[in-house]
Amino acid sequence: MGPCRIDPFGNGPKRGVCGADADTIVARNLARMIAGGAAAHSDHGRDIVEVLYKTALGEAQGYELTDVEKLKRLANEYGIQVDGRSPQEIAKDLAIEMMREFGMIKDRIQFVERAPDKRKKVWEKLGVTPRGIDREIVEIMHRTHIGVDADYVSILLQGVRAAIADGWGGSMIATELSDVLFGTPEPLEGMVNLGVLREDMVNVVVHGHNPVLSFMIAKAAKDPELVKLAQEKGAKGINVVGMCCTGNELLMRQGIPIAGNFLLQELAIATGAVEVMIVDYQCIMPAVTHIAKCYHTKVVTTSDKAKIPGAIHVQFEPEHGYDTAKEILKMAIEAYENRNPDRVRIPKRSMKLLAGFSVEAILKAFGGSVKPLVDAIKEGKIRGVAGIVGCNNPKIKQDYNHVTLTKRLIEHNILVVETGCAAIANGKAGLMTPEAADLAGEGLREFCKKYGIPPVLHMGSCVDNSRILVLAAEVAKYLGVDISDLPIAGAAPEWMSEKAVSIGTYVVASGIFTVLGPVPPVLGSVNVTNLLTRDLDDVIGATFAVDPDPEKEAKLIIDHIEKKRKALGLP
Ligand code: BF8
Repeated sequence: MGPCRIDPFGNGPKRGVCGADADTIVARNLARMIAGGAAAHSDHGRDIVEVLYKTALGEAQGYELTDVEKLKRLANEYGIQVDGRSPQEIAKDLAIEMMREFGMIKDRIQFVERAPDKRKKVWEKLGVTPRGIDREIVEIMHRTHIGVDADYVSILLQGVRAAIADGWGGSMIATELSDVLFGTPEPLEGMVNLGVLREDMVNVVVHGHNPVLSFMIAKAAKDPELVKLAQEKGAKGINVVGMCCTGNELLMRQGIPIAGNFLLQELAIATGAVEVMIVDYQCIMPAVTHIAKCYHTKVVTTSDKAKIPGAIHVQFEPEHGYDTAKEILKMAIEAYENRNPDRVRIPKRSMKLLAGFSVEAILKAFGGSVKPLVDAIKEGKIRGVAGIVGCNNPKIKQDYNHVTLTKRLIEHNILVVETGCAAIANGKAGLMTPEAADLAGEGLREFCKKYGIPPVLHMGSCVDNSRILVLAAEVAKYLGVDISDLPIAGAAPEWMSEKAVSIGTYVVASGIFTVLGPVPPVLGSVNVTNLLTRDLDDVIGATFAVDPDPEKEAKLIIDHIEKKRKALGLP
C-alpha cells in the first residue's frame, strides 16, 4: 500500500493508510537496520562454525586447530567433556553446540552467561535475553511486516534482543572460533596505509571480513611454487595486504600490513599497483570493479552471497581452501605482467602500529588480571575507558572524527580501545604506537609507559567488539557492579553501516553510553528519539547521544565518565 509517506511535522497526513504512525514506521525501519547488521555479523559467525566443524572432521583443506587451549576453555563453558578426548572430537561437539545457538532448540544463548549477574537480570526483566541468534533476527522481520507489531517500544525491544544476540552471540562466536582456528592475537608490530603496497612485488589486496578466506590467501602466498612463479615474472614475491576488517583479522594475528579502511578501497586500486583485489563479503563497494576497469586490476569475488557485476567469481569452499587460494594467486601473478609501470603511483605513506590486543593479551600485559587497570582507574590516573569503533562515512572528511575524538580522550587520560575502520584510522594517524603515549595526559602516559602499551589499543575487527564486551564484563565482575556503573563509554563517530547500528544497540543494551556522529534516521519520531537518547537510561542504564562534531563528542564522553566516577565514589 506504500510507500509509507507521512508528515510527522507539518500539515500532511499523520498516519499511513494502514494507520501506522511515525513512531511505528521509524521503529520498524530501525529494527530492520538492526536485523540487517545482526544478520551480517552472525552469518559470518555461522560460516566459521561450519569451518570449525569441517576442520574437526578433517574435511577443510589447509585449516587447523591453532589455539587448543581456547578450544578447551570454550568447551568447558558449553559443558562439553574435555578430558581424555582429542582436540578434533572436542571441536566437533563444540561446533554442533554452536550450531544450536542459531535456532530454536535453546531458550537462551550461552555467552549471555559471560555478562555480570546484574546485567543478566536487566535483560530478563525486559524480556530481551536472546533465545537463538537467527530466531531474533527473523522475529524482527516478522514483527515489522505489515499489520504485525505496531507498538514502537515493543518493536525496539525486539531490536535490542536481536542486537544482544549479535554482540553476545553471532559476533562473539565469530571472534572466539577465529581465535581457535587462526590463533588468539598477541601484541605485534604492523604497518598501515597505502604505502604498504610494493612497486616490486605482486600486490594482492584481501578485502571484506571473514578470516576463513584471507588466512588461506596469506598462507598460500608463501607457497614456494607461487613465489617462484612470481619471481619468474620479474616480481620479488607476493605482497598480501589487508583492507577493512579482514585486514584487521590478518594484522591482529600475523602482523600482515593493512592498506586501509573503508574509504581507501577504490584508492588502493587507483595506485595502479594492485594485481588482484580478493573479496568475500560486507563493505565492498560495487564501485571497485568500475575503478578496476581503468587499470590491469582484477576483482575476484569468492562467496555466492556477494557477487559483483564486473568481477571474476571463484567460489571459495573450505574443502578446497588451499587449492582455490593458489588458483586466485596465480591469477594475480599473471596480471602482474599487465601492470603499466608508468601508471603506478603508490603514496609513500605508511605508519607503524602495535596491534593484537585480545582480552587475553591485555590481561597478560597487566600480569594476568584486570587489577592494575582497575587500580589506575580508582586512583584517577586513568579516568575511564572508551571504545571507539565503526566505519568511515563519506559525509565526513575521512578519519577526521575518529582521530580528533581519540586525541581528545587520551589527552583527558581516557584509555581508548578500538576496532574496525576506527582502529585503522588511528593506526594511520600514529596513535597506536607506544610512543603515542606522549600525546596522552600525565596519568595515562605513565600507565602506558609502565606497561609498554599504546594509549589506543587495537582490539580487532568489527565482530571483535565482542572482545570489548568481555573486557567490560570482566571489570564489572571484578568490582561487583553492573557494566552500566563503570566509567566507560562507546562511540561510532563516522558510522554508516547497518552492522554499526546493531553494534551501537548491543553496546547500549550492555549498559554503555554511546555517542554517534551521523544521526540515524529516527528524527521523524519524537517518541523514538526520546526513548533512545533519554528514556532508555531508566530501563537499561545507558542511552545514545548524537553529535557530528568530534570535539563535542569528546566532551559528552568526558562528562559521562566523570559522572560515573562520582557515582562510584571515585576521586
Ligand atoms: O565491519 S567499520 S565500514 S569494514 S561495517 Fe565496514 Fe564499518 Fe569498516 Fe568492518 Ni565494520
